[in-house]
Amino acid sequence: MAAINSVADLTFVGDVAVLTIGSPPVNALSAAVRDGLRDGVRQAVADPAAKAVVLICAGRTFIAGADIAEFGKPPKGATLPELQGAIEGAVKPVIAAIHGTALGGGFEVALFCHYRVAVPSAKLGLPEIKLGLIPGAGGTQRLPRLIGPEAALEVILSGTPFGAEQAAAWGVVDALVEEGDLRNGALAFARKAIDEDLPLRRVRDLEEKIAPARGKPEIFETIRRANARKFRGFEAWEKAIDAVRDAVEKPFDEGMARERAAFLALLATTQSKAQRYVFFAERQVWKIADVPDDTPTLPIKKVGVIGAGTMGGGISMNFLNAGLPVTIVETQQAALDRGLGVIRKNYENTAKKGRMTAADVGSRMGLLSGTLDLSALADCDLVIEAAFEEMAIKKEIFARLDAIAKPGAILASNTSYLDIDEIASVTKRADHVLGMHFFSPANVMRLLEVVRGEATAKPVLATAMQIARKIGKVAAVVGVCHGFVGNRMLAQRQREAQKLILEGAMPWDVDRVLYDFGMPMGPFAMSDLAGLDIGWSKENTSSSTIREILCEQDRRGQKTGAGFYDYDENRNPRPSPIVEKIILEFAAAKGVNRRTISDDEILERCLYPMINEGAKILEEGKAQRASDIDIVWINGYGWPVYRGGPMFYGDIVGLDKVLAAMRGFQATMGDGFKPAALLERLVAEGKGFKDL
Ligand code: T1G
Repeated sequence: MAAINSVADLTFVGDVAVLTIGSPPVNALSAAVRDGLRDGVRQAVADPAAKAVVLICAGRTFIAGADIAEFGKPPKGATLPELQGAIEGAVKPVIAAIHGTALGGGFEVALFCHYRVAVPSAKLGLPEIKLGLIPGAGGTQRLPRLIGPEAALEVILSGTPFGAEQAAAWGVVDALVEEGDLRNGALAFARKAIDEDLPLRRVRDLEEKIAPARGKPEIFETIRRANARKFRGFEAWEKAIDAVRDAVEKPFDEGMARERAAFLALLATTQSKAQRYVFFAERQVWKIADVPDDTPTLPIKKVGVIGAGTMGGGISMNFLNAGLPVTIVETQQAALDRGLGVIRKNYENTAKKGRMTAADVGSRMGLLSGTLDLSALADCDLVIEAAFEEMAIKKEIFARLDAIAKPGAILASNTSYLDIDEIASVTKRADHVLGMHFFSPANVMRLLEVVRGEATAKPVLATAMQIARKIGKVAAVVGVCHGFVGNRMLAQRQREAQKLILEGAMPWDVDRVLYDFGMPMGPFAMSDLAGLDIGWSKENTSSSTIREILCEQDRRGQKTGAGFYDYDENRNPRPSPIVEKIILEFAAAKGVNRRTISDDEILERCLYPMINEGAKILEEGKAQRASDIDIVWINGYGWPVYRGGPMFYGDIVGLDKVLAAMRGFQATMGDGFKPAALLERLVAEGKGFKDL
């Protein structure tokens, strides 16, 4: 065995050279790995003893892409064109042996090779779009040559890996080898290549899959139109379409050069920096400073859910989807029947869309039971309370639950705002109590705020994080405070949005600014969707807010065809002259001199107080990291991933600018805008949240 460098070694099996890459955790294409590949292949090709070269990786996966941590740093080590030259230009067959995930630059390196073999469990793909990039090492030029431009764009625009079976069907992989026996399978293929003198098949030379699309720009226009809505606000996707069109229309090397230029241009964008930041933030969020990864967790085999309403039903579906039996408790039979019925309907609708089979519906519903008897939860390992958002009700439930639940059972509340420590105080197991705050629809939204109480034991917290991962959520640990992280910051934005429509803007102005910023919808359209009458009652109404007046006039949102907007028969919103009149009269009655408010002011007044509140949350220790706050907003509130989250955005805008604006607002509109001490400190030190 010859060590090429710290991450690559070359061995010989007869006349086959085996170049093994070993760079944990995912053999990312770092400078050392690139050097190892280039020098290893060159050495093997130059060695007369070698008739073929097998490229294989140690550990759990083939190369999982470029080393994202190297982006933005001064380039060093072998370049991708050098690698391409060494491998594709080799005069002996180079065979990639793939297991785990061959992604991004890793898949592109495999496409430099003349042949590829894989175990059936392997996954291949080009996820660069998720990093605000396009493939930058020939993926947009070589993949279309193997599978055609449409299928290639499907892979590139989705960023979703495809399986080895599909790869074999597409001819991307030349042979599937036995699971768990990759090395021997690859050696056997190399043997075949030598004995049958297989040609050096360079993907760059393939034509038959791209020729039919030549001179048909409509193919790409159709794909552009079909994806425009999904990629609203993103920059990379159109460059991906352009690059694949180049693969069809331009000579290979010209296509490569244009791909590279587009890749480097995207690499420098704030969008890609934001999405790369989110990549690491989504991995950091699981780490809890004082709870080591090896903290013991509790077995969760049976789950109880209290409340069969919208949240209780959605929460239950997460566990049923993960194959865990769920018992739902309700107080009224009608409510229970309704709740169970909604869950079945949801599954049946999914089956109708072909996304699950009737058997799946049956097996999930088979895991679900309903009862009016709380004691049926006595043998549950985890109970999640999703009852009415009122402290007295929650405390009454937890006191009874504490008496019923078995020792060691975890009791969680899905409260969106309330004090977990106060809820825990009515039990004798405060160390087994925490918050698990799901977001509606709970079976769809990825975010879970795991609310750590003062007494919550570390194994209980670790168990909640583990179960969150099992049900496919992104979980962020947050501290006990009103509204935790997400809703606490949202309250700042909602407050300002309400004030802005009093002072001079209209609901549709505020919504347009936030929609153009990249939010899925603005606060007023969101309120109309949720219903303006949440927490409103006819008996107690007093025309004290615009929202109350709208409810009094039966404008309760989309469900009544009118709210802050008027809605047509297809529920499309239109600015409402009636609402405009209500707002103008209300402002006049309040003696407000309305003024013209710029889009910039709307944006700053909606976002900066959120960022400021995020700083307070950090200084109070209610979130571990600024990036956790960003993960909360991206996965729970639709903050555009290409803007990295409110805290990342604050750093991009410049905290000095945020602070100056907050001070300005404080001077004219009062202490509601008082800057957080942390914000002032970071600005004074010339730092950002990223430096924390
Ligand atoms: N670069 C650097 N670090 C990486 C990495 C990468 N590409 N992939 C993973 N890690 C780290 C990760 O931060 C974590 O670190 C650890 O590895 C385990 O990851 C030229 C430009 C491979 C499916 O986008 O999708 O190639 O937190 O927790 O759940 O065209 O990681 O332990 O310190 O995610 O088993 C394209 C990214 C790059 C794939 C494994 N490639 N990675 O998932 O483990 S752009 C990607 C993944 C590119 C070229 C372009 C997943 C995984 P830590 P993990 P996992």
